[in-house]
Amino acid sequence: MPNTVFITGATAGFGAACARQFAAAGCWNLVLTGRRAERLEELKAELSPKCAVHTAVLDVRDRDAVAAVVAALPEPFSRVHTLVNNAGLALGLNPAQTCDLDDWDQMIDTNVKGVTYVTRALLPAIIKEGTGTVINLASIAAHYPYPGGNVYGATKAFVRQFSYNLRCDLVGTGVRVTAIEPGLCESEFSLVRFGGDAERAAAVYKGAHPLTADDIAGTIFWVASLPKHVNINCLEVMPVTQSWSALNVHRDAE
Ligand code: NDP
Ligand code: 8X3
Repeated sequence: MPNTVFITGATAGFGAACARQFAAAGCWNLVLTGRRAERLEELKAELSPKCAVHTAVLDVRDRDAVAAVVAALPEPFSRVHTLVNNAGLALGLNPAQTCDLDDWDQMIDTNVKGVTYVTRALLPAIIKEGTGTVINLASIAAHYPYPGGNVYGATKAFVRQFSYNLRCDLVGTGVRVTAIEPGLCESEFSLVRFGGDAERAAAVYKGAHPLTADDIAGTIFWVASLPKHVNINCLEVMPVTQSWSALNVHRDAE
């Protein structure tokens, strides 16, 4: 019998690529969630010939909606084996002293609280299945600070530490937990970060040979498909073109 994977933020980027990757394997049922209903329906129409697909419009910031979507999962989708906590976003790149507090709230509500709501709602089912994986999308921004990364990087550091702490609580249940930490990867991420400014978003990736959403989906699928005694705690992935830079030193003007 196929296992069920529950993916948040399946309407774009890594989430949609993940849905395609799991569907192509032919041995998974998909639960696809996100806020954009039309995109969910398009993906369902595309993937249904390959596997069973259940969609649910879901804003992960809405705690009651998360609980309701999970409670309403029909058989066999209610037997969630693997969770991909992918929904998330960065908003803006301003220094902290000029940031919009609404942007900070939205990042915290989505990247931090949303991940906790979905995880908590699904853990009983995942534990019941006994051999599944909780895969959380953190980021290299969880480790390496950069100007304007302020709250976004901090939310991803939360995701990494939450993943490690989950492992402690889940030991003995057979459930695995992995934090995936991608670097520069082309998706709708920068379009969202820059409020729909396509030119500014394209400049982030221009000439950089960034990772693709398929690269990350392949990594997620690999983690979910490992032998059941193997747990990848954390996996940091960058494009070859990306590396670290020297520490910044501010100097007085001459
Ligand atoms: P995209 O913007 O392409 O996709 C983000 C997805 O998250 C969309 O499907 C969006 O769907 C969903 N989403 C956003 N807010 C909510 C919400 N409140 N409720 C439910 N779904 C939501 O970005 P990526 O695919 O690149 O990013 C996926 C994850 O990977 C994010 O957590 C991001 O922080 C992380 N990441 C991305 C990197 C990159 O360089 N691209 C690098 C490192 C980590 P909808 O709008 O329909 O709700
Ligand atoms: C996304 C990667 O470096 O733009 O998490 O923050 S970065």
